Amino acid sequence: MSDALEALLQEGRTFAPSKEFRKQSLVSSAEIYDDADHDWQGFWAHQALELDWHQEWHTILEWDLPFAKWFVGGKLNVSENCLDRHVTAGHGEQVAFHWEGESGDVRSLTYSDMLVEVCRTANALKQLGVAKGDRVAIYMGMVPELPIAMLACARIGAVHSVVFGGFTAQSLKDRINDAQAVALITQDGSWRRGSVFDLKAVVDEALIECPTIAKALVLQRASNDVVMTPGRDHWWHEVVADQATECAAEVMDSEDPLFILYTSGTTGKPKGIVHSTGGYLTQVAYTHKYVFDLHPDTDVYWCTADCGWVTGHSYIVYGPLANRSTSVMYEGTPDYPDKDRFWATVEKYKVSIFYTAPTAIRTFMKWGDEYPLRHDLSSLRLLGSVGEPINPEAWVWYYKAIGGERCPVVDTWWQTETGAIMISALPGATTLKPGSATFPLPGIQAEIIDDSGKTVGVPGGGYLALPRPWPSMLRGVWGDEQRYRDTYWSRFEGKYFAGDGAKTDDEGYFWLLGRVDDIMLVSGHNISTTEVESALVDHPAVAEAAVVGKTDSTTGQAIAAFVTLRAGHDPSDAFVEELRNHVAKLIGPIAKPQSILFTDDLPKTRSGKIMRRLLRNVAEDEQLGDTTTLADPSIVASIKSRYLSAAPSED
Ligand code: 7RM
Repeated sequence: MSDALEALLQEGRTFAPSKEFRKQSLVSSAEIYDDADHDWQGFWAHQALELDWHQEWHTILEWDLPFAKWFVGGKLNVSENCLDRHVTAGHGEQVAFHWEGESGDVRSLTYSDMLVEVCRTANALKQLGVAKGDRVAIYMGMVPELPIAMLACARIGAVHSVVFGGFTAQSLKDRINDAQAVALITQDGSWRRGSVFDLKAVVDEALIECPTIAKALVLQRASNDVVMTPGRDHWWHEVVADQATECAAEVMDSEDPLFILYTSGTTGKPKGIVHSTGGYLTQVAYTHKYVFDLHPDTDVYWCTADCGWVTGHSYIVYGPLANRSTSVMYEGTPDYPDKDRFWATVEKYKVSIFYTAPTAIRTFMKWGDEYPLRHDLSSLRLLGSVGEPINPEAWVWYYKAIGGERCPVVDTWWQTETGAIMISALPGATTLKPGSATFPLPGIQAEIIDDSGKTVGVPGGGYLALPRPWPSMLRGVWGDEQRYRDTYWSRFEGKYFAGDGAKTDDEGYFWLLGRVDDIMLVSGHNISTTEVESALVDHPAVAEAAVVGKTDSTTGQAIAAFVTLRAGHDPSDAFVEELRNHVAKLIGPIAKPQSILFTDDLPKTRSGKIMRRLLRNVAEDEQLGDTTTLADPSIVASIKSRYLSAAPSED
């Protein structure tokens, strides 16, 4: 770590909003928290009124634990809120998406363009027999037709289920069958790191066992050879192009489902998380506006997630469009053609708000400062992080190397199930602490509880729970009410349990500590994976780290660490000792890893989360569990063989 970074990272260094940032920010004082506390339901109703409703609700909230209904009786359409109302207000010529293909091809779609394309696609879906309430699976790469397809479903009241365009035929098939989707929207092939991934071939394999699918709509993107099944498969350009450019939007009930999104969960079959119409759109629009301090006339916003992940749903499609943002959307990987692609793109479109994941940030750190240094990043004014705890080291690097020590970094905690951001700073009002997601947003209540469900005082650590409903909360698990109750509402009576551990410091700031299933018990001490990993990554030679608990006859569990080094550093026995001592120095001897294995990469999901479950399988010498959601399944196999041939060090 450079001296300058070290200085910024000094224990306790905090980052108050700068005068310049506050001057232009939507919220620059903490009053909004008091407003929300005073009348939280009224506060949410006030946010809901930012949307266009065909009919206003008669009841803000009906809470029949664990089932919430928000804005009951209200009627609206999501696609009208995302498109028509902006065009009607005279913003038709504003760019909604600057789309950048991986190979450098570009398209700009204005709000008028989007509206026309969404209407055509909606009409095409109707012609193919899709009706209100039907489920439509979407299996595509990051092309503009993906948000268009989502919005077309929303327009006609069909429920979309986006399946990440990198999942296997088996995953696609399971998701289609669970939702009983009647149609599938896909493309011939998608671009990734310069080559074509044959999506349609995966689709053909999956559809052999998907009896409910009557029609497939196929976008031509990569012009790879595909087999079209007569009667079932239709080319997008043949069916969509001639459709009428207007399509009356279906007037939906606030509580009608908008989409299903599957999460893999820890065991067994994926859960179809169901999201609503009115409550969902209210909270994604509200959080997108205030967390990102969005100024629709001047900002250029870029969220680097994939639409197949909830972050893409809420913060590429629905939140940004509801707020009339101008966004960048990128098709490919960050290292194509070179490792500066993101920074070249920020410079090219003068991106002002940039939202990405800690795993990406740590990868950029690993690659080195030279790549961001090649570009003028002075358009940036705000940075965001989501997906995992961001360790202070990565936060400070992001702040400095990308944000030029000028941009607040908002760490946003939320889940597929919460639908929208729950814990995050408001960048014009909150003093930031690197590594802390800061506070529950106005309108949101979060608390830390102990094993018996009692609230833990400040400061204190325990389980993160949400004691009252919020508008964008999941409305259930598709077709499985019992699983909804069991998974989220059974551990602590009357409270939603998020599955994460967290602590507050003496000023009440929230610090997320990782999944409680991952928390280790060493000689009777609970040790969080996040804290040990942060301590490892604090060492200047370490780029990334994952730790797991491994059964140990003396201590109950021992800590096994998997570490990736930064470019230019080599592993050695002496270095293992140095790292173990580094952790001992920062946390205490109890947290010293028993073993450290150096690896080139860590097993991660497509959305960038480290899969500790698989590392635990490796450490315990068990058979590997489900690896289908891994970005690169070969990584874990290679770690396994290296782990078995390395002798763990003993103290
Ligand atoms: C948005 C998303 C949810 C899980 C969640 C956490 C972890 C996400 C943060 C975070 C610490 C964060 N949805 N997580 N964001 N942990 N700080 N800012 O990621 O359903 O895919 O995952 O991700 O464990 O429970 S998700």
